[in-house]
Amino acid sequence: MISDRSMGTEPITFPPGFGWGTATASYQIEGAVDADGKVPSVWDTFSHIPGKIFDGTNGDRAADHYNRWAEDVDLLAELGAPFYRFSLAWPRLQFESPGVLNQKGVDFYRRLADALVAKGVTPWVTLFHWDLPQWIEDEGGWPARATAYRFADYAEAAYAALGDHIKYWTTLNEPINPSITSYSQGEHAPGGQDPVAAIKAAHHLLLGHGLAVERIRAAAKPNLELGITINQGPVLPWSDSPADLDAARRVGGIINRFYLDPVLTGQYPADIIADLQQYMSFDHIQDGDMELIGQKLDALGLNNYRRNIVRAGGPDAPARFRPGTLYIGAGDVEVLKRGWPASDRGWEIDPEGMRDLLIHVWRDYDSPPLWVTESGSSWDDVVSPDGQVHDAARVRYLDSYIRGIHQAIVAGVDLRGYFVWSTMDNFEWAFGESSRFGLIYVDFETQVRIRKDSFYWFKDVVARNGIA
Ligand code: IFM
Repeated sequence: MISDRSMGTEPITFPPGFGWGTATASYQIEGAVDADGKVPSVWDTFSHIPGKIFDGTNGDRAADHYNRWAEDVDLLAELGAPFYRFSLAWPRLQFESPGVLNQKGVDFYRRLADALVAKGVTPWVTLFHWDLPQWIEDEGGWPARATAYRFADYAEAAYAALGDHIKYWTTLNEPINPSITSYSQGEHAPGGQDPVAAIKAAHHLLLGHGLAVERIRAAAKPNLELGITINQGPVLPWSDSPADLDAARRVGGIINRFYLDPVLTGQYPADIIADLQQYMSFDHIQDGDMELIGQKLDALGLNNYRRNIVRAGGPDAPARFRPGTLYIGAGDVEVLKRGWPASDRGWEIDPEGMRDLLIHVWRDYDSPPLWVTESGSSWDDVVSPDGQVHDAARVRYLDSYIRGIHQAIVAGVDLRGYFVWSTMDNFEWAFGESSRFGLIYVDFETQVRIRKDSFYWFKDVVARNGIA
């Protein structure tokens, strides 16, 4: 279905120097999973288990960016967006010994960063976008506190090696996914279904973030910009009934506030902890952890893809706290659709939701400047007989979301940039190669890249710093 959630048609202009960009992640584009000393990640393991990936693919080849990075840098330069956000593959950079990096991995990211800078594109790096080294998972993974310290060691070493080449650093991408999606819902690697493990994983990810912030700050080069990216999917109740209002509180609490509040306020949401304490203890939180997690940042990255409409489960609903749920403490709740136009993933198009999220975070928290570090949509893109990819739906989607963020800026939000997810089609986790988010089409068999219509459209937005 085509997006028609228009946010207007008038020309808009962004503040001078607005940070346009596009984004990718290591496992989703690099391929070359065992090249030059890279060790396996949990995703290498998981994607090879039959039945885990919707279309039976895996990330072994992805977009072969490890070998084609120079061509991709040329495409980014042609696009002209000032920022390119990518992640470092922890298993490409670090072997078993804490602090010791794989020089070939370091060389790859140095070459990439330097080539971007040489072409006028500022690199923005994420330390962890879900490809945990398998050997660390084997030692307990994120449910184990030791992993937070492993992450801090890796972050410190990576910053020492690359901090002269890259100014913008993000610790984690979307911590809900390597915690709840990975250890409770089971849709992501390693496929666990234990809500207690997932809540511990969430804390150890946030602790790893806090420890990494401390280590990187201690070694900071001039002009360091340091932050985290958190995804937020605002939650609305289906009705004003007390049960639906409570369902919205519980779902919003576990998928949004449980991550944002510790980072911005140094505290977990008290209502969610009170709910969950009947099922588990929180003695994995140690003195000093929350101060580390709540340290001041230079930038807050927000990713937003959808808003959730929720209805409380009836008497026959599944248990609130159960294995296999994304909504820990709200496993009874139904997530409904409004029948709005949606992408091919079924995610309803909701640019007002993006706008309102930015206004909410800016007004209701004491936040550093905001950046939309991911926004985009998946469509069933095909190469037309003319050899082009005419992705009108993606153009309309981006038009409406860019107008939405513009309205947030007009409302007073200090929003510094907007990065489209994604630069190019890639390996979309449990959906494999079947879900295309890119501005650049990738033929995964031949690795030929084709600029989609949305590439040219976004290039024009960047060039004019707005929409004509
Ligand atoms: O592809 C993912 C990305 O890795 C994290 N944010 C959401 C995207 C689309 O699902």
